[in-house]
Amino acid sequence: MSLLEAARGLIPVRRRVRIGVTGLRRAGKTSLLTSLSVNLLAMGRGVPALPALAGALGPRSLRVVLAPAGAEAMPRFDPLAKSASLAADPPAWPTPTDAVSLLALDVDIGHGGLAAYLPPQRLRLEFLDYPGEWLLDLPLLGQSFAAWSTATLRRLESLPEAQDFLRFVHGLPAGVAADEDLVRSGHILYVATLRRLQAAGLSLLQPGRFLMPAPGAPPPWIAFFPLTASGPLARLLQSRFVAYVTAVREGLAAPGFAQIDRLVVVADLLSALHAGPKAFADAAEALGLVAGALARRHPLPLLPSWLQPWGIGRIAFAATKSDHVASRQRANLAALMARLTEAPANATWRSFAIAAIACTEDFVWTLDNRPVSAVRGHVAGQGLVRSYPGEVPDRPPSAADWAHPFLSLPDFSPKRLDALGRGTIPQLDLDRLLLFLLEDML
Ligand SMILES: Nc1nc2c(ncn2[C@@H]2O[C@H](COP(=O)(O)OP(=O)(O)OP(=O)(O)O)[C@@H](O)[C@H]2O)c(=O)[nH]1
Ligand SMILES: [Mg+2]
Repeated sequence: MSLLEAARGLIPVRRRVRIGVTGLRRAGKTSLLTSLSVNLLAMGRGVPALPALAGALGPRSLRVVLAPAGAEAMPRFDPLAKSASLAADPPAWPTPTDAVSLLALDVDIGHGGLAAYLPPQRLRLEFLDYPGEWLLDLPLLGQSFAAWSTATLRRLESLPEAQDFLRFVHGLPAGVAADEDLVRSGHILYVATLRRLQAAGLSLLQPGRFLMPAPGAPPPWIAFFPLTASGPLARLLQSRFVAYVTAVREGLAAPGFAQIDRLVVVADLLSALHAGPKAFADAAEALGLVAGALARRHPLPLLPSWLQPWGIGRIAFAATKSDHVASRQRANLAALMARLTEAPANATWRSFAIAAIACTEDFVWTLDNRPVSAVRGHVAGQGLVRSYPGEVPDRPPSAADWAHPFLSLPDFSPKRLDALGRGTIPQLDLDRLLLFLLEDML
């Protein structure tokens, strides 16, 4: 054996851990990846930017670098580009994303004490930014076209935004022929309805790829809509629904998605509370369905491997933007998230309230002669703004609770990322979330 081969034997293989990060539009996925990457890179420079992780590592050394992209097809998440806006003057939020991307970091963890001379533990942490709209397709995997149509049309009945589409569906004559122009009109009306509902703050919008299309030209079978009647048209729609579900299943089994080891589901529950009872109930139902789909045991080949109970080792459900409320309220926010999701049976599961990019500080505000725990932060054009949105409930609000609306959520500006100094992003409990995802490997 040559000296080189002997040395190779001593250097342990780099273990890959792929973590899916998913959540609906504007829920806070990009901010989470930006904060994680900037703070992990800072940790590699010896700055304890993620205190919970630093505490768990103790005296062990940590080296963190961006992993080389090699010949992979998946677009890479670029921490430098994403954090550039935070370092600008004035700082701005990272721009919205519309494609799947992968953040890959090579992490070497040294050993402490007497074992310090041993080769480091080598990990490749891969974070996959996965659109939450697609996650809402998971519950479809176990549903028939008839059951999905019945549930969807029932939900639409009470929504003013859906009345155009409902008139179209109810106006279809019994046993109508499978006419392509008719299908197209119905599909266009249905997608327009989903977009209006999305703008109104609703979350449970299926199929997810109608709102967030997969890359490439749309396949012909994508044109369908829910219909409960029977006849040739319904049969055509049903066959397209089946083709859609099959494509979802194959997409999940594709390289990239097939090997997700851990999953973070983020949701902006504070905005849902702020939007009122209808939006909140809808967000709660969507989260419950997703948690249920993740928890359900399905034997192969119904579900891809990354959804098999042994596929995803740990799942974190995180309510984001928790810096809008003071620390006392954040425990309630995490408890609310726990109630809405319920533990999947086969994965280690936990709920969190996090702020990936914390913009505020807590302070005690006297309102109507009574002290309340409030926050303050900068808002562009308004300077320092004080905010007390109200009590965060630790369970879904009752009808009586809605009598005290959850007040404003100011658009706080991020603090400027210090380009020359420590280069860290203030966060709340993102460090604990990361530790939960990785603690069994550290
Ligand atoms: N105060 C506060 N606001 C946040 C935080 N994270 C995200 N936001 C706000 O939410 C917006 C959306 O955050 P993103 O991280 O871009 O969300 P996303 O899920 O990646 O959004 P899309 O890529 O558009 O689906 C930001 O532009 C901020 O205005 C946070 O930790 N604190
Ligand atoms: Mg994004």
